[in-house]
Amino acid sequence: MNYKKDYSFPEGFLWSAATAAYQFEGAYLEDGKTMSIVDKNINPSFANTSVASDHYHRFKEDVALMKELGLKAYRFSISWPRVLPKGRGEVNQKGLQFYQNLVAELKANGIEPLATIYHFDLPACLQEEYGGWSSRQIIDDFAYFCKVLFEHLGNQVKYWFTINEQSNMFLLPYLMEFDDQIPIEKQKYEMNHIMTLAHAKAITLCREMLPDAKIGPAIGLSPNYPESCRPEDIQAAREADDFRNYLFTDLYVHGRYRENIWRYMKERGITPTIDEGDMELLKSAKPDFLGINYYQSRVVKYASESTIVRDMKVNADGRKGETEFEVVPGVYEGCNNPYLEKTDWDWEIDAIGLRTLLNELNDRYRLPIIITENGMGAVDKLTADGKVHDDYRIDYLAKHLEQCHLAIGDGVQLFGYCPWSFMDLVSTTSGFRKRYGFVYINRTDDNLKDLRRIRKESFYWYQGVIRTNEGVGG
Ligand code: BGP
Repeated sequence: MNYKKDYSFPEGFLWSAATAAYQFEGAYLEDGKTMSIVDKNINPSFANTSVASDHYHRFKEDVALMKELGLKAYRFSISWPRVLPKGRGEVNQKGLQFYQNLVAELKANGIEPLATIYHFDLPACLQEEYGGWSSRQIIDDFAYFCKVLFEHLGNQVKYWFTINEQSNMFLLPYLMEFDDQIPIEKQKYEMNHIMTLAHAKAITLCREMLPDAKIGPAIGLSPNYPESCRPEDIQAAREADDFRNYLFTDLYVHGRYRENIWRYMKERGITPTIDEGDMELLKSAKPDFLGINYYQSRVVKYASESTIVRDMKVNADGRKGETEFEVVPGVYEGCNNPYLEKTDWDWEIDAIGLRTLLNELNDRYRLPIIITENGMGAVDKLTADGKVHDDYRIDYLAKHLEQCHLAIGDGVQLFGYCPWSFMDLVSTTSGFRKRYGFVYINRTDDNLKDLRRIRKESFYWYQGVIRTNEGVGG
């Protein structure tokens, strides 16, 4: 249903933008920081994380640009191996100081810090020592990392995100390391359980140490549409939603496994180990809000048990038509949506899908929601006039904001919007070839140039959105 146009957003809406440490900071082995698993596993054909956008050295200049943009809030992540180079134990004072300085700079400029505790960058030493997320030992190490952050940043940071895109760690092989000897699906469900326990412990600790803070997950979600009205396809879409979305949100909010997924795991002998007290911990750690990373919707159809599983090929170069869809035999397989435009990376552009998703989440959980990521990856060109004319990005964001506005009218308690990304940064799959920012970084994958910050057209557009508090922009 459509309603009369009025684009104003609620008073106090958190107009924000997002980044993540390993993609943005650079200085990946500086001042005591050690390697993370993403530093090691990032696609070697493109830029690595060693310099990235050089934010570590230029954070004051970057915060000044945030201020100029008008941001009310800023979502960033904290690098675990920068703060705890050995994954636990002694705190790296220089690493911690960087985040204290960043937060102080944000506050001094009237920008609310939104801190993500874990955004894919597990200290590589913990992976080597005990297999990272495959071992329960990580729960205590993660809790210790949280404790250090709450202790030293908690008086300034009021909004915390526990784990970024636990859901996507199932899909994207470079975000996790696996043991060749154990079936991969079994490992994934085991890791998922362990990660959810770590998330729950972080919430419990936050409640004890920072009773006034707000904390929740940042989940990567895509609504799944059926390819046709064939009942098998309708059911396949429901199940794809359960596997890729509601498995995680039900665990976070209700502390329980969905019965159909539990049955799937049981029939295949891949249920995670549940120890005494696990489910009680999960149930007791209800988040204050849901953070949602939304980029696209998906289409699925029924897949019989004999459907061949192809390797999920990631389209890294940005050549349309190269993505291989996901297949879960006996449940669903992905397929094309003929009604939607796609980015060069085959990501379907579906603003209405965001409204659908927000409403669905509101119906199920009745929790406040913040959009922690949303944006368009593209090859941006710096033209001879020294400008970047990214009208396609403005179009993408404006359409999504319009749907956010409609969703608020539908009753969704949306309290903030963090487009991905504030500035250009290293795309995990495609380096600097694929850019998302409001600010262009003058570098390529092979040439660092001068790393100059150049405001794109979308920068001025978003500035207008924030100034007027309206989704259409200035
Ligand atoms: C999300 C991640 C971000 C970011 C974004 C864009 O999954 O949370 O870290 O990378 O996707 O992805 P990409 O860089 O692969 O285009």
